[in-house]
Amino acid sequence: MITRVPQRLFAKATIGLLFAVVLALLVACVVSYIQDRKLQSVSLGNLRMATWNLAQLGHEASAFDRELALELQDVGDSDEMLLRYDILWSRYVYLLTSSEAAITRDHSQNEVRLTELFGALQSLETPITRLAAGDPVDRRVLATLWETQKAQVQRLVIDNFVGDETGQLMDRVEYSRNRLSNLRLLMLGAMVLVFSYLALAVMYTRRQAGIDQITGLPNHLYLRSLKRIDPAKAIITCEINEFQVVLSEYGHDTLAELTRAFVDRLRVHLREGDELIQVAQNQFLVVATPSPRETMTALVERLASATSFDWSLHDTVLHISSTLGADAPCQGSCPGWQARYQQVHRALAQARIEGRPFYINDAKLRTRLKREQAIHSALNRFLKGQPSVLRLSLVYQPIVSADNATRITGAEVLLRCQHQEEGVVPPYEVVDLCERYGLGKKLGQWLFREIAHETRDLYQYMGFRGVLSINLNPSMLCESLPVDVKTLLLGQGIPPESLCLEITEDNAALNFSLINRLIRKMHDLGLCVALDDFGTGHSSLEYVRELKVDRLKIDRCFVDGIENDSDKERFLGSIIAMANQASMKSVIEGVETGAQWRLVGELGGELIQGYYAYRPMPFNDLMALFIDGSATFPVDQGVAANDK
Ligand code: G
Ligand code: MN
Repeated sequence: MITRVPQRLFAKATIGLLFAVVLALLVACVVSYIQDRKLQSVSLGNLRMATWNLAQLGHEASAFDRELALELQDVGDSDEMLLRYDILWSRYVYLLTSSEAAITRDHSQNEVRLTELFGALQSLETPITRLAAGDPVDRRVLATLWETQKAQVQRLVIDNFVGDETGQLMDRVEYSRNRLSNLRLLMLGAMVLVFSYLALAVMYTRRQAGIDQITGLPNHLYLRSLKRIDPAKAIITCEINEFQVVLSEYGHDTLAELTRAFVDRLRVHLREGDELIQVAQNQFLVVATPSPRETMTALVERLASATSFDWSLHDTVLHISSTLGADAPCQGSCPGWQARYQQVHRALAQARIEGRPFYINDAKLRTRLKREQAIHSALNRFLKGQPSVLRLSLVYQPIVSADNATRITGAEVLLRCQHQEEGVVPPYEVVDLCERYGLGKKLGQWLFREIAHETRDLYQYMGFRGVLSINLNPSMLCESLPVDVKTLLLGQGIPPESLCLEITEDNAALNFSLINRLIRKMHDLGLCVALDDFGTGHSSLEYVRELKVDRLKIDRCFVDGIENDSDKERFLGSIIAMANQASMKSVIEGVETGAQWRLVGELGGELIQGYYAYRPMPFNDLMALFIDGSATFPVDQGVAANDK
């Protein structure tokens, strides 16, 4: 009902009606304007002038009338009477001939009436002259004739003042004035109507913007407008797992149906005062007060099972499921709504990482989040070159020749991280954090700079030609990699043939064609490329063959325990043989014991990286090995066999 009213209010018909009202008023305004213009062309000044001349005529007729009356009673002054008669005469002449009186003549029937009256006055000339001279005259006839004339003059004056024409004109002016004031009132009303309608429309659209069009639920705009959420409420986020599948397989309309069905199932589980918000097309937020008889886990489980259902679709049945992240009501100090919202999503991410249907934010997750935030902000400061409680450094693990553990061919550069409060942070965590928070490229550039900074002198002045293997994190695998390599490594004096870039199988799988293009560019620059952690990724052998890498770094899981497992030994042997066949150099990782060393040598492994030979060490220790001669290194001038 509530939604239907605005629907009607903003229906096309209502808008049309409103438009028609405004249009009608506009038309009325135009008509009124045209009519008023006509009225304006009538000059009120002219009208006054016309009546003024006639008023004078009336005045002079009265003066003559007074003198004639005295004369008829024989008590008058005949000269005075004749004078008044002449004045009246000349007034007629003036009215009928002068140009100033043209206005008077033009007005209405005045000219005709004046001519007649003048004629009548002229016909009185003889009796009047006789009366003045004292000759006998029919005084009754004269008086009657004059009375008629006088009455007609009066009529003429009255007609001109308040007669038809002027009366109509006045009526028209009055009508126009009334119409204008009514129109003004109507316009005012229409304006109030239109503005109220606009205000309603704005309110309606703002409210509509905060509502999802498919489910009718408050949406992310509504969520953003929320200032706080009662700490006593649980916050649960819920995602449809099959969203993408349904969208890609069945299209938008079916997806809308699914979303509605999903929402209906969630709604059933809401109690009075609980809220359901649609955060994204496939994500919902439940803000609920858990019942005192139910644990948080029970509530989330209930929602999870409600949203796990078989959905009949055309002639098939699709199993729909959801993943939930939850934050229990706060006890004691509450971190604030925004922080809780973030925690809910952290919990959701954790559920996904662990492959569980839900995860409820707990102390473990909170600690992890706090630790991550601490490391992230310190990393950010460190990479910006600001003072930081975190320090990144490099260690080098020599890669040796399989036939001599002290014949060092190069080293893998490994990242180390030390945080003042959190202690040692493992490199995979640093890389993962940088990737998640968009610091991956910065980390890569720092890595290149630091490698060049530490090893430049060794290459430039000491003739060292060992190959440095550098791990690339996913963000570095982009079009700008060649530029970074050129400016930050080659440009600093590191020879290209002494550089090998390591890519993991999974990272390569992210964008196969891009990686292949990058490998080609690295080859053009003279660098070597290695496939790291070979055998642990998700890619097929066929796919590995397609990648034109120079080295295969065989993961240490293939070495672990080979001395006690002949199957494992044969398996490693075939991987090495495969690498040889494909003209790739194999680097066997994780060789920890003498027994493993011997076996790997027998299996035809060429290069070995493992604790048995050397552990990762700071650059100064590697330098010491080089200087004190306890190991051999490839050097310039062909002193030792070049690794490549
Ligand atoms: O995946 P990648 O090859 O980049 O990993 C090298 C990691 O393996 C380094 O962290 C290094 O410390 C570790 N490592 C190197 N040699 C050995 C070894 O012999 N045994 C074990 N357990 N780890 C090793
Ligand atoms: Mn590596």
